[in-house]
Amino acid sequence: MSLFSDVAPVRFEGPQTDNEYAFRVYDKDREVLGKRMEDWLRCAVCYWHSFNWPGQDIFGAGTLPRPWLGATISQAMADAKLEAAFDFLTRLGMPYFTFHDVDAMATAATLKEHDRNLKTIEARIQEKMAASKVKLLWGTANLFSHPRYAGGGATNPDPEVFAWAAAQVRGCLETTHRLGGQNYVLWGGREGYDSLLNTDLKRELDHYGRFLSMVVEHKHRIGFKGAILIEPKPFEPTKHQYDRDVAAVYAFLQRYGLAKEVKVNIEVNHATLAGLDFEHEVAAAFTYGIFGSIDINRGDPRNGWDTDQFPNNAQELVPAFVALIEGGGFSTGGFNFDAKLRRQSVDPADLYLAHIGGIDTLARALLAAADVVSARKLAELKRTRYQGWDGELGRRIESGSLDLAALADLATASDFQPAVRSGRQELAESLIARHCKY
Ligand code: XLS
Ligand code: NI
Ligand code: NI
Repeated sequence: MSLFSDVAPVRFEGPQTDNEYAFRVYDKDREVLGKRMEDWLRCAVCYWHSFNWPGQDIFGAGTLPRPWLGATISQAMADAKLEAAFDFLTRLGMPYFTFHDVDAMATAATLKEHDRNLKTIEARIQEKMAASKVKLLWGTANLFSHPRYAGGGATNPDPEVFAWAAAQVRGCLETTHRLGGQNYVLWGGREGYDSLLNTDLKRELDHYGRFLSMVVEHKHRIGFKGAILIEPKPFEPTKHQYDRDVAAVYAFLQRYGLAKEVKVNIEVNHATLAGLDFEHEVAAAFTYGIFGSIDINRGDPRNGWDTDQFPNNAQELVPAFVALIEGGGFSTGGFNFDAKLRRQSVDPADLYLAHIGGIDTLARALLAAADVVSARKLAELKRTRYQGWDGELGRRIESGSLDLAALADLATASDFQPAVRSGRQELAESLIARHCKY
């Protein structure tokens, strides 16, 4: 029995149901393009927003009943939280969860205590995972909440803080490995700056590169087969986060020789805060070969911060789903609900309603995108738009057999007069809209 025991296990009942505690579209065994829906979406519930946040904001105290939370967390409180979390996860029927070290464990003052408390909760998580079918999508270390990390973790001006961060990451990476985690995530919490006037940019980036190399070396040493993922975000909490978007992360990985070792965890509202479309980030990551996982949520178009709302607009997500399907889907990644309730959603039931609505939204977007891809009209539109490149001129340019002068001479001699051709953007947009019928 826990706070979340009042809701019966959530099942698929179809679009006609009146039951708010049922899935209308998410039918985990339904086949979509040769794969089960559950295997396409690989949904995860996050520990921090769902079980470790009592609803406080900068103007007011917590509003949500989370009896296991307090200024310091005892082992008994951590255990009660775990009990409630797994009750929720199994009733919702989610295949995965995600967590930060400090979300799950009892509060620790020293690194020795940190290590001990993390291992204690790890053993209990292991039991819970064995008794249920829930798996770990990813683990991560929190290198941003404690005051010691005010100036960053790996990019802190103080090497002792860098060392603390290293100890926390080693512990959490090994715990993630033993729990069978599929990925290990590093969101650059406070890796960034508020003012360049007091920041040694080159030194901080070099330290960050060194830190990440150490993580990758350790991953191989312990035989962790999952992916190491960086989570881009442009700002918040710092004014300028080093991992501002997928392209910046890719440049950083190349600079430090890590582009084949590290991938990205893309969050919807981090993309929009960066002034980019979510589908741009997904397509860019596939293009660079660093696509890993997704933190699903949404922002509010009139708010410029990370509101972490549950997704509810399937049509908006379809272009990103098309990119996901065309990229071959997830390998180790999944959709992690990095989303939180509003402060007035105080009933335990609200956490179910939020996730059910969000998961059905993903299911709708998946079905629509699968139809778009199957209809082949978008693909055909792209193919014909570029078909000049399949001709002789295109082939000669692409193969590198013409240098600038040879190409210029050819263009002049042939007197090319290329006409403007329709890009068919409105048609492409209607193709998306017409398939949103679920
Ligand atoms: C914050 C991030 C955070 C990471 C995990 O904006 O989204 O929640 O996903 O550290
Ligand atoms: Ni996130
Ligand atoms: Ni976020």
